Amino acid sequence: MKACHLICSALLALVALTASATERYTFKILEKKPQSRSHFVQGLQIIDGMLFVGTGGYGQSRLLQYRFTDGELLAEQRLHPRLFGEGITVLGEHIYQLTWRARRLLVYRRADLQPLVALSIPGQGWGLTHNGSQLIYSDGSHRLYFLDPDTAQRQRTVAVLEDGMPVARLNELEWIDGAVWANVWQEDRIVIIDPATGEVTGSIDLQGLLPLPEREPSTDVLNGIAVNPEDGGIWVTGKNWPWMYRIEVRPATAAGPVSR
Ligand SMILES: [Ca+2]
Repeated sequence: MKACHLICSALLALVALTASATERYTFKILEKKPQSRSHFVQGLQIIDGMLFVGTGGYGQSRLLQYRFTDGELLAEQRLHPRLFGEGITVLGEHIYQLTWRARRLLVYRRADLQPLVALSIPGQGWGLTHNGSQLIYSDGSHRLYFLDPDTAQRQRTVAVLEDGMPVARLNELEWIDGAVWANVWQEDRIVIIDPATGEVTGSIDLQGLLPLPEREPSTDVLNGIAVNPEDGGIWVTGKNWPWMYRIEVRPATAAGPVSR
């Protein structure tokens, strides 16, 4: 009995070490829309039939508003050449745009993209989304910060852990069905995060999404997640990619061949 107890305990400890709480997913491409290869995509959101895109690069950063159905550019704001644009999100009558190292969170009037104010943030800005009442942003670490949208005051911070290990370099974000989806910089994957605990509950493997023949020297990493509130469609893209893709996310175990 004693030997069995010891062996069973050891086995249970091994199972605890190797079991992962993270669901693994793969993808199927359902549809694609053209995107300018000049867009160093840092922020992406679809709302009320509009596609908002934030782009980065010194002297090249923009906030862009497109009609989603036909891709017509309706409005555009250029950032100051010394500002490097990062994540964006639309909340109420305002659009928010992070900057990388300038410690500024830019606020625009949604109706006409006019700049209103720049709020202060304490460090770098990477990805940005919201949960309906708070802004949520990443700063290149494994943390997500929850902010008051009026003052940019931090109200809460969560550490993002996958099987107990920090997931650093969280980049572009999207709030989908009560969870935060995050690109992980320089990895072809998106993690699904429980915003209450910071636990990664899912990991979507997006390797191969942009086919090799479509890649050019300027093609950069996967970045950009947007859900279309009208139909629940999930759109993803990358920096200087020629396409945005609407994907179906499916459990890895049930995956068939990736569609092209
Ligand atoms: Ca987004």
